Amino acid sequence: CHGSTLKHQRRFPDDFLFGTATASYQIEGAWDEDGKGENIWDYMTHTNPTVIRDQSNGDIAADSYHNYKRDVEMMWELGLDAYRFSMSWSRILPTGMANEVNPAGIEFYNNYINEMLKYNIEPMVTLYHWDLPQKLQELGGFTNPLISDWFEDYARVVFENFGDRVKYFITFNEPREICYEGYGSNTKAPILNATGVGTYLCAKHLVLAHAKAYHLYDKEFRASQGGECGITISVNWFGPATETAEDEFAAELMRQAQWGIYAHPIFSAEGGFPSELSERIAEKSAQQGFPWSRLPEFTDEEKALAKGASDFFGVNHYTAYLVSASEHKSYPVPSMLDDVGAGSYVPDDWPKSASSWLTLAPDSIHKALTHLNTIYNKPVFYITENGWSTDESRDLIDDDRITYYRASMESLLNCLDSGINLKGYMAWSLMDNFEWMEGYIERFGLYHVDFSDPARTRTPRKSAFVYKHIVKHRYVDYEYQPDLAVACHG
Ligand code: GBH
Repeated sequence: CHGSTLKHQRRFPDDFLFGTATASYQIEGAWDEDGKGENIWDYMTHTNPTVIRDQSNGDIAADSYHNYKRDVEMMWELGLDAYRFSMSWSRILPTGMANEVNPAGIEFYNNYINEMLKYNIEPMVTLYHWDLPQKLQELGGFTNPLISDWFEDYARVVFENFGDRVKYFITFNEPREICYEGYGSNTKAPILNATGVGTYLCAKHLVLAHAKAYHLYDKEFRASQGGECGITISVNWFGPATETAEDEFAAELMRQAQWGIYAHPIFSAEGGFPSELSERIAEKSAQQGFPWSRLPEFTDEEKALAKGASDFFGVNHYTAYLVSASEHKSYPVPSMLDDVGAGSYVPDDWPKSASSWLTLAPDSIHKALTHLNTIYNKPVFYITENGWSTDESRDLIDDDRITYYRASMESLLNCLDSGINLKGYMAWSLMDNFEWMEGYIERFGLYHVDFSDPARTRTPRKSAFVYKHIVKHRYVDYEYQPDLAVACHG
């Protein structure tokens, strides 16, 4: 029984921000239209198409560049409070640098934002969701320390043009995926695969880029615009496989490597990289013959710049893993996972999605946020992504996605019950889109998108109606079963 009397029904506060999220390269298309410059995903998918599972790309994607009014209509259909989307750096600054601003890019985002505001939907803007201007990549991308100045210049253009109407800015989406998957591995552009080295160079420069953009907002824009600026980090839960001291320590090192190196410099009281992992990397680097630690330390000045530089902690949370000190997998040397020196796995009974890395783990949002709340002294949180994948063959009846979202809602309510300052939740995603290396095979949308149709027709799935019901009524009604035939056409 799920609480049959309303008296016992747990509810979300009226001012809790419910929304959905997307990202520019995954939805916009129009990859070279109206003055947009090339980015690293354009470049990689065009020069190296076989790295994408279905050899597709984001040239057209959901074509939101032309369908933006329909996107906002969907937000209105769902009754959303907010919509999180990202801006394409190279659509605004074609070469990445601020000497040349593309007016058509500014106009597109003005139109998108103004359309949302017509329906009272709060825009939440991510400045960077993985689509670096290719010219900046050729200059080293996030391995070049100057990236922090280039990013600050870009942030200024964004704040100046949109900050009168946008009150939530997120500098970066998922540093781990940018740095580890893009530079320390080969599962994201620019597939540098500089294992054990690229990840850490990128981590330092990205944290500083975030900090400079934050202080720019704080000093020059906050007083007149009155908004907030934060960062979104992917925080999946990594718990110990057993309660032994070895597994507890392995899980701690894993958390520090997966998200602590990005969160600690900004949200911890002491600042800088997390100490156990720093020591481990310094030790291993020395053993491996490196003259310096592969993890470049911050100067005291840099530490001070990053510490406390965020108005909120954006968390992308999808799943959990168990960490075991005795799981000895063979990792490349050097690499982040070799530095951690432990393995992780998922119990067989956690339900599986269409993505290899994504299962439904018990109460994992609550576990992750409880931990962050303790070690980082109670920041304001937003869940900026959370969602479930089905495969391309699936129709509109997505009961497994509904099960996942309902479980997430219970975990959010557990956070609110325990006094965590959680102020919003963005479901990933509003609609099906280009799922990076998985192309159009894995689908995360509340709305199905027909990618064989030039109009990119969008149709709500069953889960869309369930989410709409939650947003409207502020509680989870397990009795509610949308009748799709009526819901779609009635
Ligand atoms: C989010 O990343 C992204 O922000 C969003 O753009 C994306 O569409 C959404 O998730 C759904 O994936 O199996 O070794 O290739 C979530 C973080 C990124 C973690 C992909 C797992 C796959 C690693 N995930 N990564 S691998």
